Amino acid sequence: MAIQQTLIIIKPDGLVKSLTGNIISRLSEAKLTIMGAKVVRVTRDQAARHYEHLKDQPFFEELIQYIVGDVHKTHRVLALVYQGDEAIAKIRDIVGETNPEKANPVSIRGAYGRITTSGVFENVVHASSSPEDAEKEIKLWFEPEEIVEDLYPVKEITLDNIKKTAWA
Ligand code: DAT
Ligand code: MG
Repeated sequence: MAIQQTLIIIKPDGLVKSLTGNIISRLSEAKLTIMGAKVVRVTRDQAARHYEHLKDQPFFEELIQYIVGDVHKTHRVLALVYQGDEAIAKIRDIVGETNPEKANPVSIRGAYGRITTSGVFENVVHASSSPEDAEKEIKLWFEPEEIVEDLYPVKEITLDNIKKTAWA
């Protein structure tokens, strides 16, 4: 048994195409536990940090415009944290390959993704690809108090005289 966490993001195309319920139903086939969920207005800074590993790619700028919602004119995504045995591989299997044209047609990306004429993969969802990435991504997208359990070590901080919890 390897209990893992994974970050899922339903990207702006998933929201404008009204696929949210459908995607969550598909993800529930993995029989994992939802630990956190929220709608996020993604900033450029957060998008750039999320896709830092791709900053030298020619498609980076278009990828950022896509995830912040400029392309689909809806400035929101749905971010979810799932936990369970082998969560990362189970979710990646349901999500499908990065390139929606190559993804298994019954996967989420295979069924609903597309490649734009300028070559951007509009692949509907993000899913973490390793435990290290999952930890980094969950800490980037969620505050400790937005998740029902402390998945990683936390510390108490005081901000404007208010005590709160932050990732250690
Ligand atoms: P994944 O999202 O499957 O983990 P990744 O981390 O390599 O894939 O890339 C992040 C996103 O960047 C991916 O969902 C879509 C986009 N992308 C990756 N490779 C691409 C390519 N060759 N052409 C266009 N977009 C690409
Ligand atoms: Mg990735």
